[in-house]
Amino acid sequence: MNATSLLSTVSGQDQATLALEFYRQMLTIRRVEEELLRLFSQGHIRGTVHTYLGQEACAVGVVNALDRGKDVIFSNHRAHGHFLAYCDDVEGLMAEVMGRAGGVCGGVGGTQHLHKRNLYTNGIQGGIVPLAVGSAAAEKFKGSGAITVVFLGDGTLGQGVVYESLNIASLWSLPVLFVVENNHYAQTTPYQMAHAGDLSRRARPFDIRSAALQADDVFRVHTAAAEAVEYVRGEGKPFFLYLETYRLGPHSKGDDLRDPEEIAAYRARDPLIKLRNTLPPAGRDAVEQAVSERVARTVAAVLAQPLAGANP
Ligand SMILES: Cc1ncc(C[n+]2csc(CCOP(=O)(O)OP(=O)(O)O)c2C)c(N)n1
Ligand SMILES: [Mg+2]
Repeated sequence: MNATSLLSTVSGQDQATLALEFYRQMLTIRRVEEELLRLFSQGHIRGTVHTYLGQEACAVGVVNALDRGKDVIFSNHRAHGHFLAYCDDVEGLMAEVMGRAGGVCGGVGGTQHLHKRNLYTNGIQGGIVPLAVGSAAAEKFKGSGAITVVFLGDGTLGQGVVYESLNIASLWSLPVLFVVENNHYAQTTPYQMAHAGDLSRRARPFDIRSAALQADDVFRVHTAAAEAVEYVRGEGKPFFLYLETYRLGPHSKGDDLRDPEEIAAYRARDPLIKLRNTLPPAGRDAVEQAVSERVARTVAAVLAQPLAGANP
């Protein structure tokens, strides 16, 4: 059964429940990251932090199409959304980003080096892509039935190793799902200034099946992702899922040279608000209250934790 038919067979009640759950996940990512930016400005976070504001439908749509029990996820410097959609560990993430002992990696990995169960992140652009292909090869040789998904940005399509990875994934028929999140910029560079040709067609010369879509609707992303996952798992072949999205926040903290009018236009079409507008008010309000309380509780708990490596 393909994903479209899967979604169309769920009852109205299940569909409503799913919409509220997707909203809860997207809102959790949004509130956690807004809070991280605030904590950064107050000096509670060292180094840097890259937020996923505006891109939440990508992580939630894709990760909910995976088998969290066995599939493997590789992510990049902008990983908080993928992490939370995968394991919902708000406290483990916030403590990690804030360098606290209770962080998911003991507070020594930080925002770009997260690891929990089968999720791994790293900030070296493109470096995670061959790792994901290697993981897919390992799972194939083990016969585990697991697929591997790797998230990469538009700018990362400028790295040569990405094309070596696409080549091997196709040549060796490896179960890996490449998810490109084109958020229009690599730091300050618009993607049209860095890349020739159509980014959504990058996998075609390697005979890798692909799909391209607007990622402003979490259900649209989820349907496409579920079809892609079914193909990768069923056929044991790679797939290239190209998502058009937009980063509503700065690249990291305050480094934003974009036209404020452009940002305002995208903010008016915020995918989170688009989903919110479809929800029944009572359920929506309950989710919003629960998420706000959870994030506030977590911040208080994390601030009370010792810094990683601090003497007891
Ligand atoms: C190999 C390497 N070169 C440069 C950087 C610095 N850097 C961090 S994020 C970034 C831009 C990435 O753009 P994109 O792939 O579009 O992802 P986005 O930040 O938009 O999510 C760059 C150049 C890096 N982390 N790794
Ligand atoms: Mg980008």
